[in-house]
Amino acid sequence: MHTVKALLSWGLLLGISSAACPFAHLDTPSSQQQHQRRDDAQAPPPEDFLKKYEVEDGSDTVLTSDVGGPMGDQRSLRAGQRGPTLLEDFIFRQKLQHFDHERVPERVVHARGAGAHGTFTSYGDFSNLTSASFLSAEGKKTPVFVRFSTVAGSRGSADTARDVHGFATRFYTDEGNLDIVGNNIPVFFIQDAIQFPDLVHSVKPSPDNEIPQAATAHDSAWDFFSSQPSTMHTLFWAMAGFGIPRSYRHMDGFGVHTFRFVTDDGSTKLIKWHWKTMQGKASLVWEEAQAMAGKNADAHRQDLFDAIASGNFPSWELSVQVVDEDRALAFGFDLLDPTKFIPEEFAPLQKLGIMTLDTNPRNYFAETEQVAFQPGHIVRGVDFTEDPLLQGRLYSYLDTQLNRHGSPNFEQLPINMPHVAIHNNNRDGLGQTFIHTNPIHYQPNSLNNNFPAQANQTTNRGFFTAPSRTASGNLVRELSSTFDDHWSQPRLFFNSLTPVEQQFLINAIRFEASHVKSETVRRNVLTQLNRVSNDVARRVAEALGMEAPAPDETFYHNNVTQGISIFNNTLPTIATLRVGVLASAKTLEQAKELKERLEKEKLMVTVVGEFLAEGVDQTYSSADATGFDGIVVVPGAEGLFDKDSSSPLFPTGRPGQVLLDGYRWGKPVGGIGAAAVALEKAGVPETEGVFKAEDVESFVEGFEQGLARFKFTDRFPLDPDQE
Ligand code: HDE
Repeated sequence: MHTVKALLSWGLLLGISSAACPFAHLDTPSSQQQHQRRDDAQAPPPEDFLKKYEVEDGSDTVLTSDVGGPMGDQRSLRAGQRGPTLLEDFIFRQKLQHFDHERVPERVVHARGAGAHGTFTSYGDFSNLTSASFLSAEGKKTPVFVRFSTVAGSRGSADTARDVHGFATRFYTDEGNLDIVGNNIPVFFIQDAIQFPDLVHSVKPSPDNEIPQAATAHDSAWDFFSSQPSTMHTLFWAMAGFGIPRSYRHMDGFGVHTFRFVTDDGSTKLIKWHWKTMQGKASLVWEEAQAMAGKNADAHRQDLFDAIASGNFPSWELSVQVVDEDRALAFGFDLLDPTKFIPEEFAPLQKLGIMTLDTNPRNYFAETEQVAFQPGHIVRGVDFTEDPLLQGRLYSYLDTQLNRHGSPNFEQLPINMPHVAIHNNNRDGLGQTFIHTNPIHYQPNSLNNNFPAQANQTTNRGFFTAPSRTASGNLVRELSSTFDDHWSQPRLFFNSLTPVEQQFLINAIRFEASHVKSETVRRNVLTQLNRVSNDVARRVAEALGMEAPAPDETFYHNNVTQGISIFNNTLPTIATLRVGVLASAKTLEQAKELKERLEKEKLMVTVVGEFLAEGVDQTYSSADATGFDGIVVVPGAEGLFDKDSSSPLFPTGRPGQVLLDGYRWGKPVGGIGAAAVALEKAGVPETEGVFKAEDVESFVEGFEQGLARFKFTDRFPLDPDQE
């Protein structure tokens, strides 16, 4: 909280008036203010809220110490030019000390992430479902901050590691903050929060050598997965395309647990939160994701940042599945069990509104690193359920924030501050930034007429726990038998994938399980897979050189559900997809023409050339197919694709390799006019998704459709008995 002092002193030093002082907004309740009703509190317009915290070191500023004195800090104070540094050098001490304390502990999970600001707009008045004020009127706008993440890797790990992805949203509503701290997969590995440390220990790098980073392809992870079969369902999603999304913008989000909606009169419904990406779901293929991790570890972070910076704002539609309270067990599983999702056939999605992310953080640490989400941040109209995983999370996130930020005053950090006034009797503590002026900091009181006033269901629109909730029972350390089936839903998921997606999933398990050294663990893996599907177990066993177990049919069924497939869809928009235009030094005019044409479709175009020059964005020595969703060769550049063509400027055969890798990873590729021959030279066969045309206009027509198809999955071989 040194910053606070520093900012205050900066304001004074620079003669900033109290109105413009960064902390002039701070609510320092006088007893008069304390009387203010919550209803009167006005949320400042979203775009202004963080502005007052910004510190710009403009051209008319002078370097100061943390306590405001002008100074210079490039030389330490020494006894003689060649003598020792003096302890009295407060300038040196302060600078080094601040530097030494720059880090807070990274998140124990979800350490790697990227965030953005935006706005949620309600589609209507949903007071029949919930009294949440942000859903009370059509067009009502609420500022949001979203942080996407991977789970297992450290803060510096690669974005395209195969993993579950976090999708955490903070709504700064006019009745306080609501967080939906969700994932891009609708189910979770375990059913009881007390097992979370075990799950995470097994997945994280080994404690002796801290290997491997951001990966589950190792013994301890699969030992846990195969010993704890509740993990099977989430594992199946993570091993399919959901583990390696094209970008954060191309994935859906889910609240996972069942929550409750509560109306003003106290009646409740069970709900599941869903975010549907308006960019369309899209995923990478595994080999591409691995190459991407080396070529650009920041791929997802950069994609989000670039899209927003270029004005192509991503958006997601918020929906809920709504279920009557008495139907919690009606679908053959328990709605309190977070390893189950509700197939959309049982409960359709009801659309509530749309969120658009339009502003990048100004400072990664202050915003993305310090944002402290909690599933326990809920508002009037939303309530918890007895899901034992959710119940445990309600403790863990608060505890985590205390560890990361050192004090319960973390809610006063700008990114965590609600956009409404705060009035309560919580006081003091490390880093307190409010100057509370009301000495009557307790209740009940008569000295301040019992203010701040209490709020509840009927008075002052207070938060209230759903009145119908009851709890009683013997004290037990066990889960309900309605949580016992771990295999039917992973099978439903597997049945609902296309054959090539099933193949990807099997290839992923083959990759991971063949890293497992223990034969016992590999056998346990086959046993669990076999309870889901003998087909899966047999095909994985083949790659492990092990005998497949005989079918274990207890949980086998042929049901399918909708909306699971990723690769069987056409993207609703190709805006912001990346196209590589492969050119040579002599064809930059053609490249420019094509780039301009593609940019009309809001595509992000990179011209690749032999060396940097006007009109060249990247060279063949740095370019790679991972950087593009589709690749085109311009006429005249075909000479670069001869097998024996070499250049001191890039590795031999690199242009052809870029084209061929693009093809191998399922991307649309093509050549215009004479450049069609480049495809042949690179070894790209004539097949669907390989585009050739005489002129730019007719090329673009077909190529655009190819981009919307995104991946041409028939290029990936199926196991022989699956064809
Ligand atoms: Fe988390 N989780 N989690 N988790 N989680 C954290 O909180 C935890 C779970 C999720 O971008 C931590 O602030 C427990 C499910 C996201 O800042 C920690 C359990 C889901 C994020 C924590 C779970 C999530 C976290 C680490 C089992 C999807 C990143 C840092 C009971 C519904 C939020 C932090 C961000 C982060 C605990 C399970 C999503 C340690 C104990 C299920 C998106 O508190």
